[in-house]
Order: sequence, then C-alpha cells, then structure tokens
Amino acid sequence: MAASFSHADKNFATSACASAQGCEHKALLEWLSATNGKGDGIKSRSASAQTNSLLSAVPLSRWLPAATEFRETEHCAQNSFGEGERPMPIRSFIALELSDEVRANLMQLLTALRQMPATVKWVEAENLHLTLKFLGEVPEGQIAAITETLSAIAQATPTFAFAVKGVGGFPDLRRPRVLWVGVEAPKELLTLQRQIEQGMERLGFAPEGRPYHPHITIGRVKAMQGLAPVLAILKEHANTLFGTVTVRHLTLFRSDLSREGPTYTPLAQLPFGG
Ligand code: 2AM
Repeated sequence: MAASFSHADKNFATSACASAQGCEHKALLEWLSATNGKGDGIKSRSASAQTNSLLSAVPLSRWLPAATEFRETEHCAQNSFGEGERPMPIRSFIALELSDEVRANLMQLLTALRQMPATVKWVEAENLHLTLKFLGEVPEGQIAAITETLSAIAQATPTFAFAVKGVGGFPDLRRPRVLWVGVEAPKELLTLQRQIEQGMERLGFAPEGRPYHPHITIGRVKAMQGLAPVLAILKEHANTLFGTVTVRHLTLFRSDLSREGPTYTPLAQLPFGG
C-alpha cells in the first residue's frame, strides 16, 4: 500500500500525525527517511513547519489515507494521545451567502474578466461570499462552541439587506493584489460583524487588526503583467449595482484548500431572529 502514496502524500501524513494524533516528531522523521531514502531535507527540524503548512493546503481526503497508513507503523508514537484527544483542525470562516441575482451578475462580470490574458486567480461563482470573520485552523472540538455563539448572535439579528455595488482593489486599483466588488453596508451588517468579532474573541480567536472593509473578493492578482484590460473592464463598473442581498442567516464555512482551488462547505447555517 505504501507505494501508492507519493512523497508529498507522506509529507502530509507526517503533519497529520504530528498535529492530530500526537506522534513524536522524531518518529515521523525516521519514518520519512526510511520510506523516502534520501529524505529530501525532511530530516531538518524545520520539516515540521513545512509539513504543517503543506497540510493546510490539501484536503483531508488527500492526506488521511497516508496518515492512516503511517499510524499503523511501529514508528508512530500515537500512544501519547488517544483517538479524539487531538482533534483534526478545520480551516473555517464565517460569511454571508449571496443572492441568486448578485451571483448571476457577478458571474457575467467574471465571464468577461476571464477572457483577458491576465494572471489572476478568479473566484469560482459558487465560492463568492461576503466574509465576516476568518477563523483559520480550528480544532474540531471547538466547532460546537463557535456554532452556539453564532446561533445566539444570529437570533438577536434582524433580517436586513445590503447592496452590492462598484468595484475596488486591495491595497488599491493601481497595483491591486485582491480585486473585489463593493458592499454598501447598512448598520445591521456592521453591528453583526462587530458582535461576531467580539464573540469569537471570547472563544480565544485573535481580533482582526484592521478595520472591517466589507467586500466580495472576485480575483487574486498573481502578476501585474497583462492586468490593464482587466482594470479597464473594472473601471466601467465603478458604479454598477450588481443587485441586493436580503440576509436571513449567517454561515460557518469549512475551507479545504487544494491545488485546484478552495472548496467551501457550509458547516452550519444560523438563522436570524426576525
Ligand atoms: P476575502 O477574500 O473576502 O478577503 C476564506 O478563505 C475567506 O476568508 C476568504 O474569502 C478571505 O476573505 C477570508 N480571509 C481573511 N483572512 C484570511 C487569511 N488570512 N487567509 C485566508 N483567508 C482569509
């Protein structure tokens, strides 16, 4: 079975074991050297950090089989933590979903933008959302507390609507790294975001250092080369109304990253009180 996993898979497995099953780092390194021969630099201490960052960039389905295989070897010091004591982290964020109207209009805009020979990673239509709070890697055991906190906040939030209008870039549209469409935020949206920020801080999540700037990311710029026609199209939409969204719930999303792009899966949808 070992032969069916690539070197990269085994990197992911080491990280999976180290972070989730509490294996000794030394045992992982020995296993890797034995399995991969040369080790490809994995013997260095920094391997742990490398594999952890690799792990967060691949979906669970990819590395779990390799991790499972590794756990069955005598090298895995899995006795130091029992099953479930070190839960798998889940990359998560809290967001508002968009209306069909806004999604359709943004799809139309994205279809035009994708024709341009620019190096931009455009957001897939099904992934478009308005982020309220990025949580990062969350221990699985903490998801229930997060959901409970969000549920209480949602229950106290009235239904409201926001308009999606205009375009912009971070840090700006002259040399943008992120391209977005704008959100005209009513006070209910800002109150909701502040309450989520405070609620998550109570659960131990670091507060956002920057002021909240509501936006819907449509693309991430990889190189300035070839960007001029993209910016020309965006300028035409400086004041375009892409539609409105009536918000009746908020969503806790799981984010699985892969080379093909992220997959966002709703973990919980928390309905508003009225
Ligand atoms: P943004 O693109 O709207 O700015 C899921 O990854 C979402 O979380 C992204 O759409 C991104 O919102 C937001 N986010 C905020 N901080 C992030 C971070 N440090 N890493 C990844 N995503 C982050």
